[in-house]
Amino acid sequence: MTAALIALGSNEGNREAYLARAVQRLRAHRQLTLQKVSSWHATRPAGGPSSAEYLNGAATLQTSLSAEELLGELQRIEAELGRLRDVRWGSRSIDLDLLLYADAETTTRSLSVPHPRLSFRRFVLAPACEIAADWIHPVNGATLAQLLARLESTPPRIAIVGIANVEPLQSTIRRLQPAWEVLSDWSADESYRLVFVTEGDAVTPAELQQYDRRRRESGAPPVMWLPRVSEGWLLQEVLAAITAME
Ligand code: A4P
Ligand code: MG
Repeated sequence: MTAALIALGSNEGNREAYLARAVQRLRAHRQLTLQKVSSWHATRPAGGPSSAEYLNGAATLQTSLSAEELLGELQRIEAELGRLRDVRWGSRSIDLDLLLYADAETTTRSLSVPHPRLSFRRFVLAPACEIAADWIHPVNGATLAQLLARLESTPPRIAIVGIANVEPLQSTIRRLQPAWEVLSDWSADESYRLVFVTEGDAVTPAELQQYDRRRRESGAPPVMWLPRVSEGWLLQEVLAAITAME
Protein backbone atom coordinates (compact mmCIF):
# COMPACT_ATOMS: atom_id res chain seq x y z
CA MET A 1 0.00 0.00 0.00
CA THR A 2 1.20 3.48 -0.81
CA ALA A 3 0.27 6.75 0.90
CA ALA A 4 -1.03 9.52 -1.33
CA LEU A 5 -2.24 13.07 -0.89
CA ILE A 6 -4.86 14.49 -3.20
CA ALA A 7 -6.40 17.93 -3.73
CA LEU A 8 -10.08 18.54 -4.27
CA GLY A 9 -11.54 21.70 -5.78
CA SER A 10 -14.85 22.99 -7.11
CA ASN A 11 -16.01 26.39 -8.30
CA GLU A 12 -19.20 25.60 -10.17
CA GLY A 13 -22.71 24.57 -9.15
CA ASN A 14 -23.33 23.17 -5.68
CA ARG A 15 -19.69 23.01 -4.65
CA GLU A 16 -20.21 21.35 -1.26
CA ALA A 17 -22.35 18.65 -2.90
CA TYR A 18 -19.73 17.92 -5.58
CA LEU A 19 -16.98 17.69 -2.98
CA ALA A 20 -19.12 15.47 -0.73
CA ARG A 21 -19.90 13.14 -3.64
CA ALA A 22 -16.25 12.94 -4.60
CA VAL A 23 -15.34 12.02 -1.01
CA GLN A 24 -18.12 9.42 -0.97
CA ARG A 25 -16.75 7.81 -4.13
CA LEU A 26 -13.21 7.82 -2.83
CA ARG A 27 -14.42 6.21 0.39
CA ALA A 28 -16.35 3.52 -1.47
CA HIS A 29 -13.48 2.65 -3.83
CA ARG A 30 -12.17 -0.86 -3.31
CA GLN A 31 -8.54 -0.09 -4.06
CA LEU A 32 -8.34 2.98 -1.85
CA THR A 33 -8.56 3.50 1.87
CA LEU A 34 -9.46 7.08 2.47
CA GLN A 35 -7.83 8.33 5.65
CA LYS A 36 -8.22 12.02 6.46
CA VAL A 37 -10.25 14.73 4.76
CA SER A 38 -9.59 18.42 5.43
CA SER A 39 -12.22 21.11 5.85
CA TRP A 40 -13.22 23.10 2.75
CA HIS A 41 -11.50 26.46 2.24
CA ALA A 42 -13.07 29.27 0.21
CA THR A 43 -10.35 30.59 -2.13
CA ARG A 44 -9.90 33.19 -4.85
CA PRO A 45 -9.41 31.68 -8.34
CA ALA A 46 -5.77 31.67 -9.42
CA GLY A 47 -5.30 32.02 -13.18
CA GLY A 48 -7.74 31.26 -15.95
CA PRO A 49 -10.84 33.06 -17.13
CA SER A 50 -13.13 32.16 -14.25
CA SER A 51 -14.00 34.52 -11.44
CA ALA A 52 -16.08 32.21 -9.25
CA GLU A 53 -14.67 31.45 -5.83
CA TYR A 54 -13.40 27.92 -5.23
CA LEU A 55 -13.88 25.54 -2.39
CA ASN A 56 -10.63 23.65 -1.96
CA GLY A 57 -9.68 20.74 0.25
CA ALA A 58 -7.29 17.82 0.58
CA ALA A 59 -7.43 14.15 1.50
CA THR A 60 -4.96 11.45 2.41
CA LEU A 61 -5.36 7.83 1.40
CA GLN A 62 -3.61 4.49 1.13
CA THR A 63 -3.80 2.63 -2.15
CA SER A 64 -2.70 -0.48 -3.96
CA LEU A 65 -2.88 1.42 -7.28
CA SER A 66 0.13 2.84 -9.09
CA ALA A 67 0.29 6.64 -9.38
CA GLU A 68 -0.93 6.46 -13.00
CA GLU A 69 -3.79 4.16 -12.06
CA LEU A 70 -4.74 6.41 -9.17
CA LEU A 71 -4.84 9.44 -11.48
CA GLY A 72 -7.02 7.38 -13.86
CA GLU A 73 -9.45 6.64 -11.03
CA LEU A 74 -9.52 10.31 -9.97
CA GLN A 75 -10.33 11.27 -13.56
CA ARG A 76 -13.04 8.61 -13.72
CA ILE A 77 -14.66 10.06 -10.60
CA GLU A 78 -14.40 13.57 -12.10
CA ALA A 79 -16.13 12.33 -15.26
CA GLU A 80 -18.86 10.54 -13.28
CA LEU A 81 -19.56 13.78 -11.44
CA GLY A 82 -19.98 15.60 -14.75
CA ARG A 83 -16.59 17.33 -15.05
CA LEU A 84 -16.19 18.96 -18.44
CA ARG A 85 -12.78 19.95 -19.75
CA ASP A 86 -12.73 22.92 -22.07
CA VAL A 87 -10.42 25.80 -21.28
CA ARG A 88 -7.29 25.48 -19.20
CA TRP A 89 -7.85 26.59 -15.61
CA GLY A 90 -11.55 27.04 -16.48
CA SER A 91 -14.43 26.63 -14.04
CA ARG A 92 -14.98 23.09 -12.87
CA SER A 93 -17.62 21.17 -10.98
CA ILE A 94 -14.91 18.98 -9.52
CA ASP A 95 -11.13 18.78 -9.83
CA LEU A 96 -9.17 15.97 -8.26
CA ASP A 97 -5.40 16.32 -8.45
CA LEU A 98 -2.72 13.97 -7.24
CA LEU A 99 -0.35 16.02 -5.07
CA LEU A 100 1.99 13.44 -3.57
CA TYR A 101 2.37 9.69 -4.12
CA ALA A 102 4.71 8.56 -1.32
CA ASP A 103 8.07 10.06 -2.23
CA ALA A 104 7.72 9.39 -5.95
CA GLU A 105 9.04 11.87 -8.50
CA THR A 106 7.40 11.25 -11.87
CA THR A 107 7.06 13.39 -14.95
CA THR A 108 5.28 11.91 -17.95
CA ARG A 109 2.94 13.43 -20.51
CA SER A 110 -0.09 12.66 -18.39
CA LEU A 111 1.24 12.82 -14.84
CA SER A 112 3.56 15.03 -12.83
CA VAL A 113 4.08 14.04 -9.19
CA PRO A 114 4.64 15.92 -6.94
CA HIS A 115 2.05 18.26 -8.44
CA PRO A 116 4.20 21.02 -9.97
CA ARG A 117 2.34 23.87 -8.26
CA LEU A 118 1.93 22.25 -4.87
CA SER A 119 4.85 24.04 -3.19
CA PHE A 120 3.51 27.56 -3.43
CA ARG A 121 -0.27 27.43 -3.63
CA ARG A 122 -1.94 28.57 -0.46
CA PHE A 123 -5.24 27.02 -1.54
CA VAL A 124 -3.49 23.63 -1.72
CA LEU A 125 -1.12 23.92 1.25
CA ALA A 126 -3.59 25.31 3.80
CA PRO A 127 -6.05 22.39 3.63
CA ALA A 128 -3.22 19.86 3.13
CA CYS A 129 -1.55 21.10 6.32
CA GLU A 130 -4.70 20.30 8.31
CA ILE A 131 -4.20 16.60 7.59
CA ALA A 132 -0.60 16.10 6.39
CA ALA A 133 1.49 18.99 7.78
CA ASP A 134 4.57 16.83 8.35
CA TRP A 135 4.56 15.12 4.93
CA ILE A 136 7.78 15.89 3.10
CA HIS A 137 7.93 17.25 -0.42
CA PRO A 138 10.34 14.79 -2.05
CA VAL A 139 11.95 17.32 -4.37
CA ASN A 140 12.71 20.22 -2.04
CA GLY A 141 12.77 18.28 1.22
CA ALA A 142 10.52 20.71 3.09
CA THR A 143 7.44 19.67 5.05
CA LEU A 144 4.12 21.01 3.85
CA ALA A 145 3.97 23.10 7.04
CA GLN A 146 7.34 24.65 6.16
CA LEU A 147 6.17 25.39 2.63
CA LEU A 148 3.06 27.12 3.95
CA ALA A 149 5.08 29.06 6.55
CA ARG A 150 7.39 30.20 3.76
CA LEU A 151 4.50 32.05 2.13
CA GLU A 152 4.19 34.13 5.31
CA SER A 153 7.87 34.61 6.05
CA THR A 154 9.24 35.64 2.66
CA PRO A 155 8.78 39.04 1.02
CA PRO A 156 6.62 39.34 -2.13
CA ARG A 157 9.48 38.68 -4.51
CA ILE A 158 9.78 36.24 -7.35
CA ALA A 159 12.61 35.48 -9.71
CA ILE A 160 12.32 34.57 -13.38
CA VAL A 161 15.48 33.00 -14.70
CA GLY A 162 16.56 31.48 -17.99
CA ILE A 163 14.74 33.81 -20.35
CA ALA A 164 16.83 36.03 -22.54
CA ASN A 165 15.11 39.38 -22.15
CA VAL A 166 13.14 39.39 -18.95
CA GLU A 167 12.68 43.18 -18.73
CA PRO A 168 9.39 43.55 -20.74
CA LEU A 169 7.84 40.75 -18.73
CA GLN A 170 9.04 42.25 -15.47
CA SER A 171 7.53 45.62 -16.28
CA THR A 172 4.16 44.10 -17.27
CA ILE A 173 4.03 42.14 -14.02
CA ARG A 174 5.06 45.21 -12.02
CA ARG A 175 2.25 47.18 -13.66
CA LEU A 176 -0.35 44.48 -12.93
CA GLN A 177 0.98 43.51 -9.49
CA PRO A 178 2.72 46.59 -8.09
CA ALA A 179 3.19 45.07 -4.63
CA TRP A 180 5.47 42.39 -6.07
CA GLU A 181 9.12 42.59 -6.93
CA VAL A 182 10.20 40.58 -9.97
CA LEU A 183 13.90 39.85 -10.39
CA SER A 184 15.96 37.81 -12.77
CA ASP A 185 18.87 37.02 -10.46
CA TRP A 186 18.10 34.24 -8.05
CA SER A 187 21.53 33.46 -6.73
CA ALA A 188 22.10 36.61 -4.71
CA ASP A 189 19.95 35.63 -1.74
CA GLU A 190 17.25 33.24 -0.70
CA SER A 191 14.45 35.65 0.01
CA TYR A 192 12.23 34.79 -2.94
CA ARG A 193 8.81 33.32 -2.52
CA LEU A 194 9.16 31.44 -5.80
CA VAL A 195 11.65 31.04 -8.61
CA PHE A 196 10.48 30.41 -12.18
CA VAL A 197 12.99 28.65 -14.38
CA THR A 198 12.22 28.66 -18.05
CA GLU A 199 13.72 27.72 -21.42
CA GLY A 200 15.27 24.31 -21.66
CA ASP A 201 18.54 25.53 -23.12
CA ALA A 202 19.46 27.72 -20.18
CA VAL A 203 18.85 25.16 -17.42
CA THR A 204 18.12 21.46 -17.88
CA PRO A 205 15.66 19.51 -15.70
CA ALA A 206 18.55 17.44 -14.37
CA GLU A 207 20.42 20.58 -13.30
CA LEU A 208 17.30 21.84 -11.66
CA GLN A 209 16.79 18.63 -9.69
CA GLN A 210 20.38 18.77 -8.55
CA TYR A 211 19.89 22.36 -7.55
CA ASP A 212 16.83 21.40 -5.49
CA ARG A 213 18.67 18.56 -3.79
CA ARG A 214 21.73 20.66 -2.97
CA ARG A 215 19.66 23.33 -1.38
CA ARG A 216 17.36 21.12 0.66
CA GLU A 217 19.13 22.07 3.83
CA SER A 218 19.13 25.77 3.19
CA GLY A 219 15.40 26.47 2.98
CA ALA A 220 15.71 27.54 -0.64
CA PRO A 221 12.65 28.89 -2.45
CA PRO A 222 10.45 26.46 -4.36
CA VAL A 223 11.12 26.29 -8.06
CA MET A 224 8.54 26.23 -10.83
CA TRP A 225 10.07 24.66 -13.90
CA LEU A 226 8.55 25.83 -17.20
CA PRO A 227 10.41 24.39 -20.17
CA ARG A 228 9.98 26.24 -23.44
CA VAL A 229 6.90 28.31 -22.72
CA SER A 230 5.88 31.36 -24.73
CA GLU A 231 6.04 34.75 -23.01
CA GLY A 232 2.26 34.90 -22.89
CA TRP A 233 2.11 31.56 -21.13
CA LEU A 234 4.84 32.53 -18.70
CA LEU A 235 3.00 35.73 -17.85
CA GLN A 236 -0.18 33.76 -17.12
CA GLU A 237 1.73 31.33 -14.93
CA VAL A 238 3.38 34.11 -12.97
CA LEU A 239 0.18 36.06 -12.41
CA ALA A 240 -1.68 32.89 -11.37
CA ALA A 241 1.14 31.99 -8.98
CA ILE A 242 1.09 35.46 -7.42
CA THR A 243 -2.65 35.13 -6.75
CA ALA A 244 -2.11 31.64 -5.34
CA MET A 245 0.66 32.86 -2.99
CA GLU A 246 -1.20 35.88 -1.58
N1 A4P B 1 -1.86 15.96 -14.79
C1 A4P B 1 -0.51 15.89 -14.70
N2 A4P B 1 -0.13 15.72 -13.43
C2 A4P B 1 -1.27 15.67 -12.70
C3 A4P B 1 -1.51 15.50 -11.30
N3 A4P B 1 -0.49 15.35 -10.42
N4 A4P B 1 -2.79 15.50 -10.88
C4 A4P B 1 -2.57 16.15 -16.07
C5 A4P B 1 -3.82 15.68 -11.77
N5 A4P B 1 -3.66 15.83 -13.11
C6 A4P B 1 -2.39 15.83 -13.55
O1 A4P B 1 -5.65 18.54 -15.75
C7 A4P B 1 -4.94 18.65 -16.96
C8 A4P B 1 -4.03 17.46 -17.13
O2 A4P B 1 -3.08 17.46 -16.11
C9 A4P B 1 -4.73 16.12 -17.01
O3 A4P B 1 -5.04 15.61 -18.26
C10 A4P B 1 -3.71 15.23 -16.31
O4 A4P B 1 -3.28 14.17 -17.13
P1 A4P B 1 -7.17 18.94 -15.70
O5 A4P B 1 -7.70 18.55 -14.37
O6 A4P B 1 -7.86 18.46 -16.90
O7 A4P B 1 -7.13 20.53 -15.89
P2 A4P B 1 -6.62 21.62 -14.93
O8 A4P B 1 -6.77 21.18 -13.50
O9 A4P B 1 -7.28 22.90 -15.34
O10 A4P B 1 -5.12 21.72 -15.34
P3 A4P B 1 -3.86 21.91 -14.47
O11 A4P B 1 -2.83 22.50 -15.34
O12 A4P B 1 -3.53 20.68 -13.71
O13 A4P B 1 -4.41 22.97 -13.46
P4 A4P B 1 -3.88 23.30 -12.06
O14 A4P B 1 -2.53 23.88 -12.12
O15 A4P B 1 -4.12 22.22 -11.09
O16 A4P B 1 -4.85 24.50 -11.75
N6 A4P B 1 -7.64 28.46 -8.12
C11 A4P B 1 -8.15 28.12 -6.91
N7 A4P B 1 -8.43 29.06 -5.99
N8 A4P B 1 -8.40 26.81 -6.61
C12 A4P B 1 -8.14 25.79 -7.51
O17 A4P B 1 -8.38 24.62 -7.18
N9 A4P B 1 -7.23 25.18 -9.68
C13 A4P B 1 -6.68 25.49 -10.84
C14 A4P B 1 -6.23 24.41 -11.73
C15 A4P B 1 -6.43 26.89 -11.21
N10 A4P B 1 -6.81 27.84 -10.21
C16 A4P B 1 -7.35 27.49 -9.03
C17 A4P B 1 -7.57 26.12 -8.76
MG1 MG C 1 -6.86 18.84 -12.36
